[in-house]
Amino acid sequence: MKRIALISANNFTVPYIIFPIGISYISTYLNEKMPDWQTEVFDFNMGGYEELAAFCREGNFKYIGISVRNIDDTNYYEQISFMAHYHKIMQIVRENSSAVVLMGGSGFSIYPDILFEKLQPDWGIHGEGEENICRLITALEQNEDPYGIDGLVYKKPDGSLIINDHTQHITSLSLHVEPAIAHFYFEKSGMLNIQTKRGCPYHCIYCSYPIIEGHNVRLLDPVSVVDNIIELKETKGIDYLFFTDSVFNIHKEYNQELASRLIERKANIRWGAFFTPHNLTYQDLALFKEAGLKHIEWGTDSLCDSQLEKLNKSFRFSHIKEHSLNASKLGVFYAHFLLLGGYGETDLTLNETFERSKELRRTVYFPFIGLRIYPRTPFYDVAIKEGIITENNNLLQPVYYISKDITMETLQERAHATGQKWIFQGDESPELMARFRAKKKRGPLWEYLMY
Ligand code: B12
Ligand code: SF4
Repeated sequence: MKRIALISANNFTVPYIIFPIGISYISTYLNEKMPDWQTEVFDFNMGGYEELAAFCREGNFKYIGISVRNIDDTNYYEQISFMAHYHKIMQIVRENSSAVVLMGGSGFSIYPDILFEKLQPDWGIHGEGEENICRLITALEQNEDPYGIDGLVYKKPDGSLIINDHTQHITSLSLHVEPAIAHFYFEKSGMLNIQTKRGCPYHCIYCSYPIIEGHNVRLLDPVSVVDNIIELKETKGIDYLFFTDSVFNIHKEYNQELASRLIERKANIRWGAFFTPHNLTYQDLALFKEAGLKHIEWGTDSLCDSQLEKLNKSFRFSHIKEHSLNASKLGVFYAHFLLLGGYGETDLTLNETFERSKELRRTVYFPFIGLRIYPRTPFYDVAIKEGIITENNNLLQPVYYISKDITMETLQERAHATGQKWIFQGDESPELMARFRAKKKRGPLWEYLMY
């Protein structure tokens, strides 16, 4: 049988290890659509460089697909880059196999041109990969011209790099997870992930998510999503899920249908997701709660209206408060993810955020410091105009925009003085998390950190 390998290169463990869902969707799809090929997955959460070398040597693969998720830790305090790890993986793959190397993943999709140049795969695919990897392999096998394939990244014989747009998207997907893998991730991270939709319609100035997935919202068939959830529960005992949608509440009718189906089918699972404090009613939340919603990660950014406006957010503090209090009333746990010290921030706007943090009831604040500048975002143009970066900075090494009008030295102190629970990057305690996991605690765990 002809063989394809898929390598999940991610081995970062903060805030917890993540099940490589992108690779899983692709391998499920390949198994369904190309049954005469055998797909093997190598996961860096389960093996290191030596095992990878043996896997490549012994696998006799015709194609090896590498998934590049994180470029760096997006932590202003640490600034760890994973590029050296990806170079090492490429070197091992090339030295131990003559397979055609394909590359994709969310990190790759932010930097398709730069990563293609640096890591030199034979072909890349930015954005969603299931259908296009099948089309690419089929074209290469049949000696057909692959150059029109959606999302394809390749070099022309003259050395110029081409990045094709996406014109078509997938709407129905299954996800099959081997029982041992499901068990491994569920034990370690207390959740498994699944997707219900792709794309984000909003235009927050700094955000790379629409670059990766596009602005068009695509809904994955709710019947298959619920079938998958029930299969994960019944055959693998997975009863806590995280919906990895860029934003969960971007389609009212779809979410109502999904929730109603989970209730009707008595799925009896717990779940969490990223929510925007906008486009949500108390009735929606109550329905989600009935369908198992246990925790919300609000993409809040700031509690100060002028800051929200500068970041081009579609909500204001009054909405944040209203929806937080609704969630609180319903007994749904929530955390607020903030961006402090970025574009337009001053000590006054920061102090407003700190002061208002007292109004959102029992919650945890997870602040990110500064704005990580990503190519092809509206904020990139601002950063160029303000001379923060030059056009020849490829931004692979993270650059953070830190406002000159804030007193960084006292930022954490001022946050803690509010008496609220603030967890800055680096404050997470892996030991404490491991102890909770050993006690079979599921979910994101921060609910246990709330005072
Ligand atoms: C959900 C999410 C999280 C959740 C994960 C929860 C969970 N249980 O899964 C949480 C909040 C925990 C999280 C944490 C982090 N995250 Co995050 N996260 C995301 C998010 C929104 C979705 C990822 C996802 O699951 N997508 C769904 C799957 C199906 O899509 P996919 O993996 O992209 O795969 C598709 C394609 O990429 C492609 N593909 C994938 N692999 C391959 C391989 C080949 C060969 C091909 C052809 C195609 C291909 O096909 C797949 C199917 O269509 C992305 C942003 C985004 N919209 O992509 C950021 C993102 C991946 N995260 C990012 C980062 C940085 C982090 C953290 C380091 C942040 C931090 N400091 O805490 C941590 C690291 C966690 C870890 N241990 O790795 C960055 C990575 C870029 C960068 N700067 O490095 C992203 C891109 C966001 C951003 N800032 O732009 N994250
Ligand atoms: S910050 Fe959230 S809502 Fe805004 S564009 Fe990014 S994913 Fe969409």
